[in-house]
Amino acid sequence: MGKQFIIGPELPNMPWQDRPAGCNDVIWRYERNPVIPRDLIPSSNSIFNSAVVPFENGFAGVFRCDTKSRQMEVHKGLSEDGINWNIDPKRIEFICEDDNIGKFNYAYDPRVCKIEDKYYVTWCNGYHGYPTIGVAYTYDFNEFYQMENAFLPFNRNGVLFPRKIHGKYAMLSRPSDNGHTPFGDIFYSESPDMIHWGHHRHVMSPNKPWESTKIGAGPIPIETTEGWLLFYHGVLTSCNGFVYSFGAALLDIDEPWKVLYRGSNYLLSPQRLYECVGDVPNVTFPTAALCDAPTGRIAIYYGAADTVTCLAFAQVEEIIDFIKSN
Ligand code: BMA
Repeated sequence: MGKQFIIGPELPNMPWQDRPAGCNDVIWRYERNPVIPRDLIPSSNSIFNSAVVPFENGFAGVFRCDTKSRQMEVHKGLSEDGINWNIDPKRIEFICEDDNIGKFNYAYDPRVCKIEDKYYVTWCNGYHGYPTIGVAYTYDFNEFYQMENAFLPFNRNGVLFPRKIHGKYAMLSRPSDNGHTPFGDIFYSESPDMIHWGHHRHVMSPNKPWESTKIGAGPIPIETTEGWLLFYHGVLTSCNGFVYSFGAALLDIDEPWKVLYRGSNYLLSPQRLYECVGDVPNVTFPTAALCDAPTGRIAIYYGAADTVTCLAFAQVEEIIDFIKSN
């Protein structure tokens, strides 16, 4: 084993599959993708863009389950191995004292981030019909307490950092519009209390052709010796609509709005049938990552074609090389 790059705990039971023989890609797909079919629970039209974290001796998650009436909901789930999931057939009913905030509208694209003793959930939350960043926390993946929305509409892809930075909570987000936003940069904000957010900083704009329309943060950033490792989705507009791929960048550890390095190519783009055919064709959308610090293994959960949930694998030192040399 070489130099350790990931700063964090070990996770020897994380899902893993070695790179297949003959594959030269930096990231490789799980051969039994998709791991979660669209109809795992009776009510679901699709299960995708979902968040997974280590929990107790296994894993827990918050899943985007769109219903057969095409309502966007989030559901909790548990798994022993991160691959076979028990997802609650009922949506999460957030506990909230303030009806103005807690009135359910729609919820999608959750991320889960453990900070100190709480698991925070952020998601795209319909507030009076407009998308913004909802925030809740849980200790046990049973009861979820909803807090203030982090931002005014319109905003999506709110992604927390896994520890305070200079004593403040930190979050990436992507200001947007009320539709299928044809623009989008990643911004950084911080908060002393997880309620009031400010100190907004621009992080990065769309750059290369594969991400020329918009970009948005994906999984919770991974702390490494080389900076925060951020996987992010990038969208191009083809003659046939949006195409969602994903790539990676390294952000400064102390001032994460500063981009140290950014890969110029995508890491993974919609190429397999399950990524190209579904409710929204040509979408690979990463929303969670598990990693084992001593071995540098990373497992990335991504939604495919807005229909199913998939896994891909990578080695941190190869990702870092890719970002720096690309
Ligand atoms: C975005 C979000 C994502 C979705 C993507 C592609 O605006 O709605 O949930 O995966 O579009 O449809």
